[in-house]
Amino acid sequence: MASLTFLLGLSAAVTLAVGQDCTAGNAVNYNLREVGQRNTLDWRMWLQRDNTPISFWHDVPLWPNETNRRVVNMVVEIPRWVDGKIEISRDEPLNPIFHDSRNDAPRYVESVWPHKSYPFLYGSIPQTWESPNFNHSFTGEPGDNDPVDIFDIGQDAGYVGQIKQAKILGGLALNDGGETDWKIIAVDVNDPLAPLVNSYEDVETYRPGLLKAYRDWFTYYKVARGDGLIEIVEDNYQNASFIQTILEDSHDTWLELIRGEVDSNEINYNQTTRPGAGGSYVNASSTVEAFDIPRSNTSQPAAQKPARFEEWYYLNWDFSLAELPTSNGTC
Ligand SMILES: *[C@@H]1O[C@H](CO)[C@@H](O)[C@H](O)[C@H]1NC(C)=O
Ligand SMILES: *[C@@H]1O[C@H](CO)[C@@H](O)[C@H](O)[C@H]1NC(C)=O
Ligand SMILES: *[C@@H]1O[C@H](CO)[C@@H](O)[C@H](O)[C@H]1NC(C)=O
Ligand SMILES: *[C@@H]1O[C@H](CO)[C@@H](O)[C@H](O)[C@H]1NC(C)=O
Ligand SMILES: *[C@@H]1O[C@H](CO)[C@@H](O)[C@H](O)[C@H]1NC(C)=O
Ligand SMILES: CC(=O)N[C@H]1CO[C@H](CO)[C@@H](O)[C@@H]1O
Repeated sequence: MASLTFLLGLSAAVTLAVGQDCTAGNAVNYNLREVGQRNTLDWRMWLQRDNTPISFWHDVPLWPNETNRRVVNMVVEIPRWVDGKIEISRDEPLNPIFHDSRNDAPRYVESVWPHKSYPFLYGSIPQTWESPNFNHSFTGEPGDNDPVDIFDIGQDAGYVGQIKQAKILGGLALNDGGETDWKIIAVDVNDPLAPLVNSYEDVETYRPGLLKAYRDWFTYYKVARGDGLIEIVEDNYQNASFIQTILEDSHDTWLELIRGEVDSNEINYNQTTRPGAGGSYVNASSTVEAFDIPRSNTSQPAAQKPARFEEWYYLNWDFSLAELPTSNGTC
């Protein structure tokens, strides 16, 4: 897909029309720089502000408008119905988006019936950090060393590298193999559902069954590759006001990271927006030279996805992987 230029200010007009102050009002000129072939490990995508590479993680504000903390910026890593595990790179300068690997090959999620691929837009919340340096008070487990994850339940299919504004409705606290990994449920502020819902409980009225279907998806999405179920702490969604405090705490933790005050766990925290934050600041006008970023877009057609990721995988009632018995019968 070609890179896109878009204005955050566009959504301001729409949301103000329904009586909400969801945006900062200032138009930000974001676009993308993409090199290589999608579905390969060499492919990279950088976010640009005014045509200059910046960091998806450290340079996009967490809140479009700090006075309304129910609306956050979301970086779309995996658009709806995409199955490549595409995410922000932790350890590369300016944290470009890349295709994560498993056994030295591009990683995909298996489609578990009745879902196809990722059944929502999936991404992360900039300027947050699930630090592995301490046990999270809600889960008792250390963080997974990534920004906080978020999924948008709206109609927009999205695209990789999109920056959108989403209203937070709640969240699931996953304990994934001993790591805290919050999944925040949200809806794009421009979706027709957004003005109708203020917390996850409201979703049940307009989208019956959605909450359970998505909670189950996070519980079993790694089963088809041979892993166990993922525990959801307290087994249900947490409310939007609690999630707001979780995000505020994770933002404070992130501030300690970019100020160089704590063990960074190999995260590259070079950023272009806060000159006061210790050694992590880089003047945006010098990022291409400083980090030897490719000078132009050179994207190529996507590589073929392995055939087994075109198949359905089925689960038993207990969420174990269903296998057909061998049969001598005839058709
Ligand atoms: C931010 O939100 C507040 C409260 O909703 C509103 O009064 C203010 O105008 C907004 N700021 C901008 C820049 O849109
Ligand atoms: C986290 O909790 C475990 C026990 O569950 C404990 O062994 C470990 O020391 C704690 N880590 C920190 C950094 O407090
Ligand atoms: C929201 O969740 C927190 C944490 O579980 C809880 O303490 C609080 O009472 C809840 N608030 C509402 C309004 O339900
Ligand atoms: C960044 O570099 C440009 C070009 O050298 C310079 O004009 C600008 O003042 C610098 N910005 C800061 C904040 O230092
Ligand atoms: C990449 O392409 C997008 C639009 O397709 C454009 O806005 C951007 O400036 C290009 N970047 C470079 C470095 O050429
Ligand atoms: C804090 C941080 O991530 N610093 C990095 C900024 O970029 C330079 C140049 O690539 C690295 O050497 C630093 O480690």
